[in-house]
Amino acid sequence: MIFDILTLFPEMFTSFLATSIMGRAVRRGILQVRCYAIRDFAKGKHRVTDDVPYGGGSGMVMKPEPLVEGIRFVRERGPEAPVILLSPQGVPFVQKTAWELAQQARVILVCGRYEGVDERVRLLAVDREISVGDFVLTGGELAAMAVVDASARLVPGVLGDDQSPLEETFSAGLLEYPQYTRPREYMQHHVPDVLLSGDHKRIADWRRQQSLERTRTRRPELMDGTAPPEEERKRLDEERPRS
Ligand code: 4GX
Repeated sequence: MIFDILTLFPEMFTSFLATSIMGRAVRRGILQVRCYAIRDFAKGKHRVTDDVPYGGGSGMVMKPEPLVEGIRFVRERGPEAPVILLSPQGVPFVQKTAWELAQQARVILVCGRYEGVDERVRLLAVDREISVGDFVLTGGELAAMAVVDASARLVPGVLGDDQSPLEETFSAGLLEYPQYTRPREYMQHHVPDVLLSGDHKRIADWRRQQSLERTRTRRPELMDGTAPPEEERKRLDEERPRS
């Protein structure tokens, strides 16, 4: 999978792409990420990429020419790819979005800075706009890294052979259960006995219960107004007394 990234700060991606799982995927050639400096597409001695907003107001806006020109240049250098702008105005990026992007041969990510980009960039050169969360970053780069990370780990071969991203799909819609490793006792806190029991059915039931309880207390909106998850629905159905 290829990610092409347009940014004013390509250097921000260096350690991210060289480290841990992403680093290994890049070295193996499963993941290819190419960063392009938006400034290289700006004209004039000073290669200016921003300007004051029409109508007044504080802050600066990214000029359309370097972005539209940069996107055109990158699009021509590879297979057909969706052009995605990162911004708080975008459609929320969720796990389903990551699965969808992981199916693509190539994705082009555009990182804005300042107060945003000239509206004509969206009109002329952007296919989709996505947000990684309801908060304001100083630029699209951290958002782009989140998108690359969450999508690339779903590409076959990126995670180790012993780790499957399908396991988290199994419990989709629920928060993870608590995890423990050695030592068995730490600062007077013990690992729950059930996890040492070797009874796989009891362990699975305990984890399910913990996931449900954690979701209910921390993220009730994940359960609100929606049907219970498939597995739970079956269990409830079996327990229902029939006349
Ligand atoms: N999820 N930001 C982008 C500048 C900007 C604004 C509008 C293009 C259009 C963000 C987020 C985010 C801050 C990145 C504003 N660029 N991006 N930047 N949340 O907060 O994606």
